[in-house]
Amino acid sequence: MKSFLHVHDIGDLRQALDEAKRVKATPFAWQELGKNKTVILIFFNSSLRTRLSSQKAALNLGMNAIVLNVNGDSWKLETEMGVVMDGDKPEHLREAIPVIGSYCDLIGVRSFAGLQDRDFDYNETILKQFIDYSGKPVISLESGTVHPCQAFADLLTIEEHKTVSRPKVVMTWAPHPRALPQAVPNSFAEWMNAADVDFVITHPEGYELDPGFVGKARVEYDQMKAFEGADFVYAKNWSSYVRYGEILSRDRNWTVGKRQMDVTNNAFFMHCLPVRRNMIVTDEVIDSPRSLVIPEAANRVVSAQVVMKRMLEDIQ
Ligand code: AN0
Ligand code: CP
Repeated sequence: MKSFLHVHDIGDLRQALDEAKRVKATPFAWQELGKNKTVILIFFNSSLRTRLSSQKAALNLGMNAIVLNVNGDSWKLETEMGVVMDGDKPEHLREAIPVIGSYCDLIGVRSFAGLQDRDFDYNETILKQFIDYSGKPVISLESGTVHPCQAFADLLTIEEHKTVSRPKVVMTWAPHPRALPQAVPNSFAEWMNAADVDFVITHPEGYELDPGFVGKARVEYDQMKAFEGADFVYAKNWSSYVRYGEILSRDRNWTVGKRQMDVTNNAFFMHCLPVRRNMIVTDEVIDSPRSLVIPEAANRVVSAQVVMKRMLEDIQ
């Protein structure tokens, strides 16, 4: 695997899930694989889970992990090509990336969508430069359009908790005070479309995602109707893709509460975290025994470890 952005990068999903279960059962069985190998994890944005779970995954594989917070610890990096660098950024990605590549074996990059320029974000302009100029395998740790480590962990969590062979999974938009990227819902949709689930997306008008990610998913604008009979409810806020980066609604009727959960098939509640309580989901639902947010976050170590393990196997 030269890069990890999309569901097709992981290949057969059944095999990937079986491998995830083996990794989860015996996390230290591949310590030799990572011996004397180094992963550098680059963060252009904040993180709790991705930073810690990626480091833990690397340690489980016997690897060294180095974390760099761009904008905090290093020189500020220019990301646009062809600009006169007379501003506040003393170094360009074009030099920084091959330098980083020369110090490590794998690279992980978190570079959120800026939500200013849809083409810049949806061309994965920053991650593509890491792929093109580092000479090393690159993992998206949430980049312009995708968050694949999250979606893989989400799929594993659904696999572990489902009680029917083809569960109904509903992804719902929920309100949030700030504009957020579409990466999490894009990846979740991409992975659910590839998995054996009945997948429904619900959101207010204007929050349609990129059709390339929506694919064959059913879109239902009536949230209560969408929730009927659901086995899993996956809540997330995102800003508009069509009116790029805009907040079109703050309607708290969309906050996931008991009213909506009551029409489901006693659904499990999921969210990638961080979550704003009583905006995205009520305390009652997130604190209920049906909430999977903590085991879901714990599975981030497993998904990251499978991806790093496969990359290490390729470069042995
Ligand atoms: C980010 C987002 O929505 O993309 C990260 C989620 C994993 N969330 C926030 O910035 C709150
Ligand atoms: N879910 C997730 O990626 O969380 P962080 O932003 O804390 O890494």
